[in-house]
Amino acid sequence: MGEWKRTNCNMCVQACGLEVQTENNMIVNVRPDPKSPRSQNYCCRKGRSIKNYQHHTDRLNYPLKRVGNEFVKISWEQALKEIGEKLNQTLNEYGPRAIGTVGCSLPAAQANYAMAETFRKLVGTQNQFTAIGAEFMGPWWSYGKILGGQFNFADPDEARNEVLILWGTNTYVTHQIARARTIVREFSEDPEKMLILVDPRLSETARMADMHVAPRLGSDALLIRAMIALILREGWQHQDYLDEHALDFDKIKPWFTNVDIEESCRICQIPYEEVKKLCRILTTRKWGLHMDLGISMGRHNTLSPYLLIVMMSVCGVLCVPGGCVVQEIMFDQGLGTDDHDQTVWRTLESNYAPVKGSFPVGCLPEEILSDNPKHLRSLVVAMSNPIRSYPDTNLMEKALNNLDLLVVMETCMSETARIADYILPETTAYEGYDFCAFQYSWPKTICHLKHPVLKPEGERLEGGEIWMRMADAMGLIPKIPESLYNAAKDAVATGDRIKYLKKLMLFVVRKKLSADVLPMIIAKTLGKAMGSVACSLTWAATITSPLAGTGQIERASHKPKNTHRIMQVIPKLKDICLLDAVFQEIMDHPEGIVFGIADNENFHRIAHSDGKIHLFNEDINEYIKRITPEKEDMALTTKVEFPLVLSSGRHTDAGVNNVMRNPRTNKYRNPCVIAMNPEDGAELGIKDGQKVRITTQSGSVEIETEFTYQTCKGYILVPHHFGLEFNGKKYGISANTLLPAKHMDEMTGDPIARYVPCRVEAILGGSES
Ligand SMILES: Nc1nc2c(c(=O)[nH]1)N[C@H]1C(S)=C(S)[C@@H](COP(=O)(O)OP(=O)(O)OC[C@H]3O[C@@H](n4cnc5c(=O)[nH]c(N)nc54)[C@H](O)[C@@H]3O)O[C@H]1N2
Ligand SMILES: Nc1nc2c(c(=O)[nH]1)N[C@H]1C(S)=C(S)[C@@H](COP(=O)(O)OP(=O)(O)OC[C@H]3O[C@@H](n4cnc5c(=O)[nH]c(N)nc54)[C@H](O)[C@@H]3O)O[C@H]1N2
Ligand code: SF4
Ligand SMILES: [Mo]
Repeated sequence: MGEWKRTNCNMCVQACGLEVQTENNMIVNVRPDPKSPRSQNYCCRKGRSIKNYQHHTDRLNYPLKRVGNEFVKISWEQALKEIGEKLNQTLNEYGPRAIGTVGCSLPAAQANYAMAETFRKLVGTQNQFTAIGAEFMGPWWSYGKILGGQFNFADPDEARNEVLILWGTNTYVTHQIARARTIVREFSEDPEKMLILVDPRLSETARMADMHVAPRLGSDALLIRAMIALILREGWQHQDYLDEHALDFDKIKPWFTNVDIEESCRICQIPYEEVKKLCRILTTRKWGLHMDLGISMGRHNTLSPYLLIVMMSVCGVLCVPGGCVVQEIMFDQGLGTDDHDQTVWRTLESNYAPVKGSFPVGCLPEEILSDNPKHLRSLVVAMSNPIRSYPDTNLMEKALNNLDLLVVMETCMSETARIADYILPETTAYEGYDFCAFQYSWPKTICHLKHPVLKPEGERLEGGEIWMRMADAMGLIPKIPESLYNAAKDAVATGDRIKYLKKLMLFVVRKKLSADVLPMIIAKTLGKAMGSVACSLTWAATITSPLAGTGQIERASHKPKNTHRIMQVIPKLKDICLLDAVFQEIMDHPEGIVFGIADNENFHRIAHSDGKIHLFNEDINEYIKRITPEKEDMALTTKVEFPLVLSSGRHTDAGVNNVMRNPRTNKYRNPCVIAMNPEDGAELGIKDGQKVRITTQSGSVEIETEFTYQTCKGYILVPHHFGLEFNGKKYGISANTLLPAKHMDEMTGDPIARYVPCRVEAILGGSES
């Protein structure tokens, strides 16, 4: 039998440690890694099935160019030369706004993401569309306002929480907290702990909950407003906490006075006594809250998270161990995008600002199809399949077909790749290095550099390498002296990277280069010597870690190895020797390492210069006041044309977004069905398993039903992992055909995919199996 090697799963943000057994350059077995400091011998069904992601016949091996309706194999040299020329032509004729990137936000691919960002900076464009603009814009915008940084968002400190609240998430299935099933079971079974789920339907997670609060679909903003009003009316708020850590408590009080709490509960369809009981729990026990797509893709998907964060503050659990904590991040992510900064671009057609640098994905088609001469003309797509994963499939496809140039970096023949001008073959997570940035393990910060466990076949290249070569082909990387290449080689040969660093800094200072180009230079020199751009960027991220000087790295028992005189003279630089030693630990431990350990204090993660929680925000002030029982009741009352509500998308065991393309994982069943409450079926005269037509404002599809009490009356759900073509056969429908591009939140533009008005009609004579 083959050798077992350590890697980590790339199927979701948890990046669980895995051990894989390989034979003939194939993964044959997978098991959870007991040595992983993060996942501790945990993995789920998706992790165990990575071989279906890795090995299949639709993988790409060579650069391809569209010639007429065919793709022809070309060399990397030709591909890069032609792409470089075409991008430069767009740049020269129309300026940087005409160029953009899509995607590159898969969770365990931080170096790749950083290289895409560097590429955009060198081109001079801010046009970026990623999954960020499809899912959590609302919470991140809100954290930006309240805590001062869009990356400074809080999640449960579940190891110390008494109560775990899951709001609008099906965590037992989707694993949006680490070791999800173990943790959910622990809270469910331990008599000292409590699991609360807020979700209108009886999901898999709801069945595990001690308390399942099932508000009327789409009524969360009203419910949360009423809950805070009730807490204040009863005087249950944590006043000492508010006095010490929050600004403007008096200014937000009017948001919660004159709220008809009882009437709000009635409209939200939850008994007043139940809401009161929930509020009492929140104000007497230590709780952590994880909110997810039910909130951030639901109605009012910026306002609801904003109010939830206010509620965390009013109850005194935000930035508090045992409550909701802001994770430490090993590398510098910045503060996100300030929508009041005049230098930040807005979309041409709808005037939306980006969140965390990403524009709302529903705006992409109009940004391409716009008559404005500055419209988008050339796109590079990486790690994304926008004509399946972004709203309005048909419009998206039309828009992408209208581009002057579409370049797709992919591991396999995706739907978006099929309409590209050039397809560039990339290594998968198991053939190249990269590191994971999302490490929710507070107080520990964990770094996991994924080591390749397979050799890439054909001419696949690491993503970071492709971004670097594209920038180079455009002439965006300055000429690098031979001595720097040699210093990089020496660094790898001797393990002394500090000498290379000194040479690098000297070069940058002498040539007066902008810091923006540094990642490219590191990639081209140290990346080349290391055999991996991702490795070299992991090193760069490590030695510039914001955790330096906080004592966290020393607390994790790291010690410097090499010391250099200059580093000893300048205290700030001394940390670099320590961090360089940490990088060596990262390289030596493919199971991941504890990078740092925080002390028992979390308020320092508030990024506002005054160190306070800013409760009030002018941008949202009027909006909150509009959330009244009368107005919400009117808005929530379904209309004749579209009497039902559709969740366009459901993260199910049957797939992993569009990443798991191979249908082998579902070979014994048809998982692309709509979940429908049997009572709705009876009213519509539909039988279980019957084919129906679903229609929304953007489109219409035919699909089989599956009756289940897992969904409530009036709410149907369609998974979004389908409409994919594999080996020439199409599987299921694209949920995004049913999501109108501009069905988005008024504040940030995040899609409202969990609340799409629709109608369902039986297809006469159609009772298919
Ligand atoms: N197996 C699997 N796991 C995955 C993924 C996958 O594709 N497959 N994808 C991963 C990714 S990228 C993500 S972002 C996560 C998503 O993880 P989740 O957010 O947990 O996934 P969803 O299935 O969208 O769950 C949203 C829940 O919100 C509820 N909901 C809908 N409307 C409302 C509402 O108005 N109010 C409230 N309170 N709740 C509402 C829905 O009933 C549903 O149970 O999953 C990750 N994990
Ligand atoms: N209607 C609806 N739409 C949704 C959702 C929903 O619930 N409803 N969920 C949204 C959410 S939460 C998310 S996160 C997004 C995800 O949407 P995207 O960010 O577009 O990601 P995917 O659609 O999963 O596509 C990932 C692509 O990356 C490719 N890939 C895999 N590994 C690699 C690699 O190593 N390198 C490269 N270059 N490519 C690779 C895969 O083959 C696949 O084609 O979808 C969103 N879209
Ligand atoms: S929880 Fe996420 S990272 Fe862990 S094994 Fe499952 S899919 Fe992979
Ligand atoms: Mo997501």
